[in-house]
Amino acid sequence: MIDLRSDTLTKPTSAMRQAAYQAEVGDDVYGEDPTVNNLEETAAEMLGKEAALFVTSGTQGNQIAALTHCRSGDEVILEANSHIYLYEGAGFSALAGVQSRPLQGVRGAMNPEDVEAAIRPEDVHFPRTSLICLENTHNKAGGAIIPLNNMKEIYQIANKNNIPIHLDGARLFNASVASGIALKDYSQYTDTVQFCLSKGLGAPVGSIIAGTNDFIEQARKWRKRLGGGLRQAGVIAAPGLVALRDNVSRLADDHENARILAEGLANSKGLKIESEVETNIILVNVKEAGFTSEQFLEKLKAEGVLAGSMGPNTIRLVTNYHVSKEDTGKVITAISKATNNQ
Ligand code: TLP
Repeated sequence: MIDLRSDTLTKPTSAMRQAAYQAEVGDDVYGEDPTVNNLEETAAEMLGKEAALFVTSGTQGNQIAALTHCRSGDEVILEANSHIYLYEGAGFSALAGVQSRPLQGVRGAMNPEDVEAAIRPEDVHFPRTSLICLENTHNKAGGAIIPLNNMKEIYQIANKNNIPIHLDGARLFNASVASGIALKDYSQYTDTVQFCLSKGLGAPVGSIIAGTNDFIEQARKWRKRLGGGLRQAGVIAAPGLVALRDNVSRLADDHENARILAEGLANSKGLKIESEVETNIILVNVKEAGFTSEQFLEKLKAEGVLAGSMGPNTIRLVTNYHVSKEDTGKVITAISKATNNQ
């Protein structure tokens, strides 16, 4: 099987398993796990932030951001197709007690003027706008890269209004490798950043959330309240360090493979690539080929390819380090067979 359902499915490399085995550990709730401390310092330095915190998942990182930045009854501006809004079980309202104010973006990028207009003025009827969330790359927009300038404009508006910016940078490394823009150049237009070690970077577990020392101190408390204070967590942090050392530049291979796949699929009758492929995610509309996404996924499975669904007629293919250039040819053949074999 060639598995393109997600880049979350990647299994740890042997270097990661080795690092986990050999990791120096301590009790991280006491701040005494040297491997976790090393990972947090490394990540903070890479992002140009004062401090960072190792959290169990991207979802936990985003939720901790809302819990730390906001108070119950506040409002958060975010993009209408963002992961936080669509795929985190309404955690922002269930946990932080905040209301989401979704704005429709273009390829995942909100219009800065729309953001400015959505900020609530002081009025007894209104909630307080206490956070603006961005997502880069943008999952539902097909791995689209949010332009640096868009982030800058929104950051300036936010600053003017004393509102922090949280970046869901689950795939920020993909954006950086594909655009050639340094991680720090993106994170300078944020107050806090979450990125995932367990997606394209290939670590088995974990995400990082980064910000000021004061923010991370509060975030650590929220992580504990959520039950995310782990003990000898060095065994799962060590693969994260390997991911940051070994697996960043190779994301370019995933992007190249996604481009090859998209080009190959563009010629298949009835299939439409829904959004320009900039990184490792390809959204394919299968409606004109006469399929629902579930039907098409079944056909693909029979041809030895696993993909995911992103809507009634949209399938998602995510390249990752288990998918080779050679595999892309096999996937194109499998898809063309699935399309023709009604
Ligand atoms: N995305 C997963 C699924 O939840 C859809 C995937 O396969 O793409 N932000 C973004 C932009 C994400 O894509 C994801 C995961 C998360 C946050 C949450 O990360 P985890 O799964 O570690 O909680």
